[in-house]
Amino acid sequence: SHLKNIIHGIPKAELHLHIEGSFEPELMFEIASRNNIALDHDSIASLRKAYNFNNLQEFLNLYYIGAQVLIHERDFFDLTWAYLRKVHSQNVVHVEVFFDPQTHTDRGIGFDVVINGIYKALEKAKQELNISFKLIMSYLRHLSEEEAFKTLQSSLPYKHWIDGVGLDSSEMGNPPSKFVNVFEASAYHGYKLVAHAGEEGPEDYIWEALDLLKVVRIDHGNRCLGDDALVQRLREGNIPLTLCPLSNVELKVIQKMEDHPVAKMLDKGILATIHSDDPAYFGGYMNENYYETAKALNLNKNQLMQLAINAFKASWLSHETKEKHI
Ligand code: ES4
Ligand code: ZN
Repeated sequence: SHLKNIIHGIPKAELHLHIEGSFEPELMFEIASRNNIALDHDSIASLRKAYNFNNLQEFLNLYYIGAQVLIHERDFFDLTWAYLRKVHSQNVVHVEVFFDPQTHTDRGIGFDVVINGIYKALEKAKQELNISFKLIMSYLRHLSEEEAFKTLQSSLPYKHWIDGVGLDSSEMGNPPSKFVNVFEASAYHGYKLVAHAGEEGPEDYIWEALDLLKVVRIDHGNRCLGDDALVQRLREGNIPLTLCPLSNVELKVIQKMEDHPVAKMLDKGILATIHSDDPAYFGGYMNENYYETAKALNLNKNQLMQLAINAFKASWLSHETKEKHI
């Protein structure tokens, strides 16, 4: 269709993507088989059928189970390479990828195994697909701050490969304030800071991410529109919101795509951007997220271009490289 052609034609930046959430059932079965691991489902179709979530936690439960088949460096490489080939086919030219070290180190997998596999695939994509990248290590917020500190320590030998830290997993009951010290220490080591906030959680969590953690971007931030002072802060501070519309519908953060706040956010001058979060679980990569949002909210070409430009502005590319994309 015309709309799909427009969306495909726009060079895009992906800033909110959990690499473990790009694990397609086909590849999951393949890796499970070669690692001699049995999955709870006997077919790809039956696994996909289980992808039906009432909230964030129901999704996370399956996401952590799926990640358990990743054992060897090659597994992390294959996962990341499959994702990069997929987004290359969608005209995505820059990615900032989250990984969750604790999901793996808690199962006895070495930090080095995880990051070597992911990083080598990113390097290959840079060489062969001309995709630029940043890498973001995310702390699991359902675990303690002390556990996050251990992860920070494990990351230090690799800090030249890691651009920033994030905060993800179960939001309710795990406010940003729980991680003030480890975020401060992460900044001390040179990491840029982002956090998931206001996905299921309240506006307060967005304030905490800004004022206590001192993040430079908010992942999601859906809930900000109820607070005028917060909207003003986001706009005047040029704080990007990395929104994930299909994720929001699948996790019942909103009832239907027509309710998505992204158009209102653009109208209010917020630096809103669109991304895919966990594309293997939520039914779409970047182009599908743009398409479903554009269709439901009647976005015009200018708005779509604005969203794509915003993502390059919000990225961690150098000023000169941003200019080339914008
Ligand atoms: C996540 Cl959608 C979402 N929210 C919070 N944490 C996550 N980890 C992976 N996907
Ligand atoms: Zn996310």
